[in-house]
Amino acid sequence: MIASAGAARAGDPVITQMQPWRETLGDPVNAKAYGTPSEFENHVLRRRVEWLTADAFSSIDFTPIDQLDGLITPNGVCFERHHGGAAQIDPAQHRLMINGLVDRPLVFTMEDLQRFPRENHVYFLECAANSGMEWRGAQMDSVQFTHGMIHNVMYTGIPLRVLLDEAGIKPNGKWILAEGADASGLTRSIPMEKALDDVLVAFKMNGEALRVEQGYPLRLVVPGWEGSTWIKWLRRIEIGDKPWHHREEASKYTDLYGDGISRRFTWVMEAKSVITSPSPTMPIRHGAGQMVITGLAWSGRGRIKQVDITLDGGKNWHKARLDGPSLNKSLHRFYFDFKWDGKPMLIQSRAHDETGYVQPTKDALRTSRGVNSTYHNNGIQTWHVQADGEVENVEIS
Ligand SMILES: Nc1nc2c(c(=O)[nH]1)N[C@H]1C(S)=C(S)[C@@H](COP(=O)(O)O)O[C@H]1N2
Ligand SMILES: [Mo]
Repeated sequence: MIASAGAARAGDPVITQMQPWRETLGDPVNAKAYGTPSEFENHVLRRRVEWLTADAFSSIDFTPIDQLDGLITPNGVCFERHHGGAAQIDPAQHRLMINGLVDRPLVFTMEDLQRFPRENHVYFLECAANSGMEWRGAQMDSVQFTHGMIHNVMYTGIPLRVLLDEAGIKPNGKWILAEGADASGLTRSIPMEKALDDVLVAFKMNGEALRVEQGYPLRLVVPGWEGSTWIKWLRRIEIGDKPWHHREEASKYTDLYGDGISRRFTWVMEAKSVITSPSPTMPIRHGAGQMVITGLAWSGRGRIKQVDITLDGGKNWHKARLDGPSLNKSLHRFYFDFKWDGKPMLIQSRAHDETGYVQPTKDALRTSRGVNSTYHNNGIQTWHVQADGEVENVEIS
């Protein structure tokens, strides 16, 4: 027997009495031609931190990872990061141009792109600023805000390599510049090695067209690399012999070492994990006894091999159970099933990826990079679970 949970329910009126939804017909089919979640789930929402940005156009919101399970992020709650608002583009008026150091400059319509061989892959996208507010110490009061600049989606798209082949890259073509059609005209340079490896030009997410917020009708998918390289509303790819100087965010997206020397071009998102429940918005309501700890782990370098859980702030570690497909550069779901003694806990998770890399402590990160960094915080998160089941964001050393 797993739990005493369930045993004490005999005589519960909800099971002994007739409920209204049993007495009348439900909604007919097609009552909603495009479905939405139950009204009882209307707290599962993207949320914004008002003070974080000056306006809502160059801003960010957060995925409600506290409320989700499994490893796919539903399209409607994928966090958004725009520098000039979400462009509303008529796909008939959208083009993708490939120019620069190529044999044949090309311009594709959306229809042209449908004729190329396409692939499906599940990848996480994490903004380099995820957990940035936690760099100097525990700050935000939900895992949605500490770790919610992430989503995990199955993309349908064309390998960029196929389109670059079509254009013919000249021998000195070593970099690509990807450009968005939105008001920010965001551009990013990506080395040719990555462009030819696993980058996709995607038009579907989780089976349906990209959402407007995610770059409809076309976005770049750059597996394992920071979100800023995943250009949305993709309109142009230029081939060059060196990286471009970016007018925006160039310094912001560069991490600082303690000595002030910048770590340039740190695009890979290193292994990271977090417990999503219990967490500040997911307190333990059932008291001591059998329970589930769950969370997410991911690595921009491949698959997650192992996740460890501690209940005592790192003195003892236990292996979590990874469940669901273990996919390259995708979120992984973990569980830890145990009997809680009802005493306070300091819970943490620690990810190991297939390269052997182990998620560091926040102290270790600060020792190597100093206290002025904000980006690429993949340090271990601590939640303090109190005896009454309430959970707070803390840091221990
Ligand atoms: N054209 C364009 N592409 C963009 C951005 C943008 O503002 N404009 N923001 C980038 C940043 S910084 C991130 S983190 C991701 C966010 O992708 P999402 O909105 O699908 O979560 O998109 C990237 N691509
Ligand atoms: Mo980002």
